[in-house]
Amino acid sequence: MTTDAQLLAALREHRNGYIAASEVMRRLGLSLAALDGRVADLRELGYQIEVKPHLGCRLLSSPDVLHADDLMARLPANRVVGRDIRVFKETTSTNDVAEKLARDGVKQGVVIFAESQTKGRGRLGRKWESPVGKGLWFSVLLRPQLLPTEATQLTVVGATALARAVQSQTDIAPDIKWPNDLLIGGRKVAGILTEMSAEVDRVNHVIIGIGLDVNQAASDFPPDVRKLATSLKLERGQPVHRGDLAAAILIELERDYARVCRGEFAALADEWESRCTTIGQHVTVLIGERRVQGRAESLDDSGALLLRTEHGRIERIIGGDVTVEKSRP
Ligand code: BT5
Repeated sequence: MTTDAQLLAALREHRNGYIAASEVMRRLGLSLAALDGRVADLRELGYQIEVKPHLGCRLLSSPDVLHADDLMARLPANRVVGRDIRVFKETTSTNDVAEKLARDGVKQGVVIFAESQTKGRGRLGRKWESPVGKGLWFSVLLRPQLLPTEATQLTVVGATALARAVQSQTDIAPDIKWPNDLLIGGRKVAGILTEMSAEVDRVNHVIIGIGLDVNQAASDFPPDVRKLATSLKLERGQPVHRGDLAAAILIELERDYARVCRGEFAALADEWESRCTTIGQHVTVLIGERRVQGRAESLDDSGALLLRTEHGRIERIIGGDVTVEKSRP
């Protein structure tokens, strides 16, 4: 951990009170002048840190910018997800940056955030709007011991962890729409783009790309997206601190990824199903040119959607665009 990360971690441990400057200096191995320097640098970045002669230091507030050290300081020590975090002011697509790192042999767990993306993308090359500083646009590189056919489990990891973190930070429980959307009141608040490199019987790596609309006003969305999208701020009526939210999401991702790695996908799928509005509905799934209709029954062991068609057959669906048919019983 860097010195800034250690300092922020120490200040956060004493969130409701002061930590003595002497204790910080001892823990971090800093002189008083060096501590003053670190505090000044963090203040430059927008952290409000109070220093009182006889009481010590206290963190009053953190800026709404993403700061890699600060995020890492909030995560547990032996984590996989967020073992390394990199924040870019601007990238093309965080999935592309993660893909490059994957090809360079970087270990799993690295997380790439960008304050904005110039080529943020959804599935099938669709555009993902990623305005500066308004949302969380990030990608997680994983190297799971899964078969390529089981990689859909990681989209389930992403959606469940994201829904749980949003709920804990905002008290809003988003609905999951299979396979990769989070909705609030029927409007899309997040999307997940899972990309994989694999051989026939082995996954090389998976990149989970997450886009979460946090602090946009309606006017921040282009008109075509505004009709179907929302942000946490719009739903809650007040802004949400992106750093707090990002840390909460990474902690939940760690938890659900560990469940999958331990072979406990069934328990995760149960939670996913309880949050998913697609299950039990009559739906139409568009897979390229192909259209399949039926009742969404459940997830199978690999994370695919099981659809019972009108002829009573079960179809296993691993991707596509789902529309819920409102008029069906
Ligand atoms: C998705 O695709 O929902 C996956 C989005 C993944 C974005 C993340 S951001 C970090 C990482 N880096 C990337 O480049 N991508 C990932 P899909 O289901 O195909 O939905 C795309 C559709 O959502 C678009 O065609 C628009 O209609 C709509 N859309 C675009 N931007 C949006 C936004 N900010 N919020 C809500 N909806 C949006």
